[in-house]
Order: sequence, then C-alpha cells, then structure tokens
Amino acid sequence: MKILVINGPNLNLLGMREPGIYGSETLESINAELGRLAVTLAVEVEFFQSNHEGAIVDAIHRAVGSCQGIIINPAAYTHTSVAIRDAIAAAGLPAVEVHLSNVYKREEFRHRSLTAPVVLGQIAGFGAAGYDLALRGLVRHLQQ
Ligand code: CA2
Repeated sequence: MKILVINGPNLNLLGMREPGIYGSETLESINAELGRLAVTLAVEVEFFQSNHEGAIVDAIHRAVGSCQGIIINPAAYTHTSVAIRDAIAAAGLPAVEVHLSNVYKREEFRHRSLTAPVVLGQIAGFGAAGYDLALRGLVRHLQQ
C-alpha cells in the first residue's frame, strides 16, 4: 500500500519562520517521522511539496494507479483552489486533509475549505502530529 503525502505553498519554509503558528519542525523532519511511522504500519509513503497549484494537480493525477490514498495539506490553496478540489474528486482516492494550525481559530477566510467536502476527513490544530494521525486513519480506512 502506497500513500502520497502532498504539501502545498510555503510549507517548505517550516521551521525557519513563524514557529509560533506552525511549530519549529522542518518539513524534512516531519516527513522523516512520517516515514518511520509508515515502516511500523508496513506501508509506503511518497512525499511531494510544491508552491504551484498546477504541479499539485499533476501530482494528484499521477497518484491514480500508483497510490491507494493521499494525505494533503493544500496550505493557502485550501481556501481558494477549485482545481485541487476537482483533482481530488476526480482521482477517486481516499484523501485526508491536514492543517498544522487550527484554522477555525484563525482569520475567517481560513474557515472555508474548498477541499474538505471531497476528502475522507480533516485534521487541524495538532501541529506535525496531524500527519501521523492522518496516516493512521487513512491506513485503517484502507484496511477495513
Ligand atoms: O495550518 C496549516 O497547515 C495551513 O494549511 C498552513 C497554510 C495556511 O495558509 C492555511 O490557512 C493553514 C500556510 C502555510 C505557510 O507555511 C509557512 C511556514 C513557515 C513560515 C511561513 C509560512
């Protein structure tokens, strides 16, 4: 079983700026931890980060046929991207949306997610642990 983990714009800056909101872990260390969890769950994970909407759409398309599920933090595109929402819906793969911060405690424009209606579930506010929770939930769902 293979899971594609997608991180959207600016998440490559994790650990370098705004640690008060997004924590002090880098994306590299979050991915390394998720990779270790994947080994214990006996699944494979593939990581992809991009600051570009179309590149994220392409990555979702590529997952079809090669991956069984998707974990995605679309970052700012969560609130704006019909293209990413449509790609997730078209892929037909179970997806989990992750947010490091509790978006519902923040500005109102972050309360609306265009992707939430097309994913299996959403995790927000647990920092880096959200990715681990997403992987556990997704694997359990796929093994049902
Ligand atoms: O809480 C999350 O994970 C978000 O998806 C993060 C996005 C934000 O636009 C969403 O509303 C919630 C922003 C990611 C920006 O990441 C940075 C990391 C370090 C320094 C600056 C930005």
